[in-house]
Amino acid sequence: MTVGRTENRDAPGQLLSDGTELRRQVEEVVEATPVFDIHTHLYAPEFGALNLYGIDELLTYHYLIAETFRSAAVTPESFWQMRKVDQADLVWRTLFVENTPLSEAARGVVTVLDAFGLDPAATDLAEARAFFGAQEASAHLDRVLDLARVGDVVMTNDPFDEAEARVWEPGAHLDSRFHAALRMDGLLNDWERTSAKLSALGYDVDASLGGGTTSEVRRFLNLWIARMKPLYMAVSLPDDFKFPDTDARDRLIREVALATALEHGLPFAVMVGVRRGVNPALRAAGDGVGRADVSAVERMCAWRPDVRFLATFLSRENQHELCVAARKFSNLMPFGCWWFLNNPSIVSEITRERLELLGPSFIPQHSDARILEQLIYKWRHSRRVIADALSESYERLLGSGRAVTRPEIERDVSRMFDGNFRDWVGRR
Ligand code: RAT
Ligand code: ZN
Repeated sequence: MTVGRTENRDAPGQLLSDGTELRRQVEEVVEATPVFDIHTHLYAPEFGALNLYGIDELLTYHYLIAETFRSAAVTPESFWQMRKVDQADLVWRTLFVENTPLSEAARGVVTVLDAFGLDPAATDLAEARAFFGAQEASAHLDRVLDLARVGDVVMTNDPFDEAEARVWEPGAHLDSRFHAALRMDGLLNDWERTSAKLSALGYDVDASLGGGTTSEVRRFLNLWIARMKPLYMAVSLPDDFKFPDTDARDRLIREVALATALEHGLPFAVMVGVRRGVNPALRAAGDGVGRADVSAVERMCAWRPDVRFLATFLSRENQHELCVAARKFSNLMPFGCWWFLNNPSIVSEITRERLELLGPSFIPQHSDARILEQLIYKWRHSRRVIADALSESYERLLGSGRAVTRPEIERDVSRMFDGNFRDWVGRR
């Protein structure tokens, strides 16, 4: 290792002035730093059957189902009639045996199998089924979190989901590694149906938002905030999302969501750019992407400077604008490379432009895992790309005459993987 002459005063340590050694240290730190996974669809163990794990769930992930339709002679209608094990067999045969698993989602399954010492080139699923079937749930959860180096997991919690509701009894005690996020899609994207549900629950609401409707909806949210203790509220929004607007969603965002965010000091997360049901026959695999208007989020940030926003956009074309918006609004935190963007080439590009425009003041990734073991591949793959992007930034800095130390690298990575989010949600 090349050792510099001076030490940085705030972060004592040897200056890393050799490019190869610098890269090695960055890779080591990025590998070792525990992450706060800020958006997943996983559940705490207490949610029982909602916890998805194992090879059949991994293979029937909607990302892989969409890819199977491109290569197998099966219609969506007949696919949905198959039993889950038969669907998994078909996906395996189609994407892993008859074809090479080149896509990101397919390679992910390979990474997971390899992590457990299972044969990723097997011609059938017998070995994998036997392995996952033999795992004891709580030890397996610990092992997966450990392999993925995930310290904390944020769930996606829908207050209207009956299967979840049972667990949120007053005083319910959840595994402390799992945290709630109050999902507002039903409320903000499907108000008509949701207002009927609220009426049925005894809330005095009407579909045209008259009378005391908004305070009744806030009363409903207050109850769920008390039960779930969410770290933030979240919604996914379409590509044509506008703010301000003249629809019910606009009033609900202003008078319910943002008013509640303010009252409880909860950040509001927006995930913008999804076109739901582009091909409804594909069910969960049938959503698409559209370029959205980042200025709508800028206007929300300007309208409520006292609310902290988390934002991610689904379209690659929106990423640079999001970085620029975050430079203008310090109450805006860009996060993650969402869904169709979670591929090495795009994660690399997005992470680089964020580092260049925002330094370490963003949250580089979330997993969006739906099946427990996905944490392993999503984080392994992302860490590799993030380490590359970060190494290049430090190397350029070195080229400009400023070497960094190991403690500085640790500080930066821990800020991006954990600290930025903790600060944002007030959980330092
Ligand atoms: O990435 C996904 O699994 C999507 O289906 C969505 O769940 C998306 O992440 C969302 O939270 O809306
Ligand atoms: Zn998600």
